[in-house]
Amino acid sequence: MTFDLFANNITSTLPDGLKLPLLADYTCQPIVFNQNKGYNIVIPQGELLYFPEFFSPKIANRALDFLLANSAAHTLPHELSANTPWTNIPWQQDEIKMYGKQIPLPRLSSWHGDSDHPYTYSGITLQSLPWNAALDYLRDQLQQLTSIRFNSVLLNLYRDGQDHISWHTDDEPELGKNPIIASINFGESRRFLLRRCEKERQATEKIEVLLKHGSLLIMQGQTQHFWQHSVPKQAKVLKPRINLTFRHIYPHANS
Ligand SMILES: O=C(O)CCC(=O)C(=O)O
Repeated sequence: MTFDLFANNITSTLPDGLKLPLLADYTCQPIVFNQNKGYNIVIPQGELLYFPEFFSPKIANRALDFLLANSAAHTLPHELSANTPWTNIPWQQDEIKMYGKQIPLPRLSSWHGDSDHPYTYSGITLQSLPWNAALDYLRDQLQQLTSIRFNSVLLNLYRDGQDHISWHTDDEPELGKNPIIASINFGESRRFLLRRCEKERQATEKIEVLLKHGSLLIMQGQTQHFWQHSVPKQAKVLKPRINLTFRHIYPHANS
């Protein structure tokens, strides 16, 4: 049996796979921003913007092909690894230390940015790689919408529905006080969940966004202080999905 976060029927389902608590301080308003149709999702102590069709299917397909390009023939998604002969993104298998053991993370990653300052999160240190033409193009598109020049991007490759990311917040000091995180998605649609950091409110206040091919989700304001997010396993998903979170890093925040 799969655990359904929304089984207790306290949630309203909105267009484009959005689910919000049926509470007065949660609303979802359609917006058009710089000709992009989306939703302003108003939540307590957080700010979310979702643009389901930020990239056209043509651009999204090209981005997916570029990010997944490799010279291994007929590799099944779950066989993709750091040893695959990748062409454009050197996807790597990071590990996390738990109970004295090195455990491989359930996804592949790559970290690119302006500075050669390494990025540390959850005890993992990622070395910064240079931008390439496709990553630069994607960051330019985000700059046109937001007027922000992001200086870093974390790429995650979920090879199939077994790959996932557990509950966490993006609250490393290098990201600044109230970080703006622009998250874009290519490939299979996956469920993106948010829940309150405060344990007592987790059962009643949770949000779901179905992040689909070519979509953009922006998290800003106090979101990273009051909300955790995750991408759960989805056993029925058999193909890859790539997520890119563009961030602004302040490299000397710790020094
Ligand atoms: O894959 C996603 O949509 C989320 C990725 C994420 O949470 C992260 O990179 O911190």
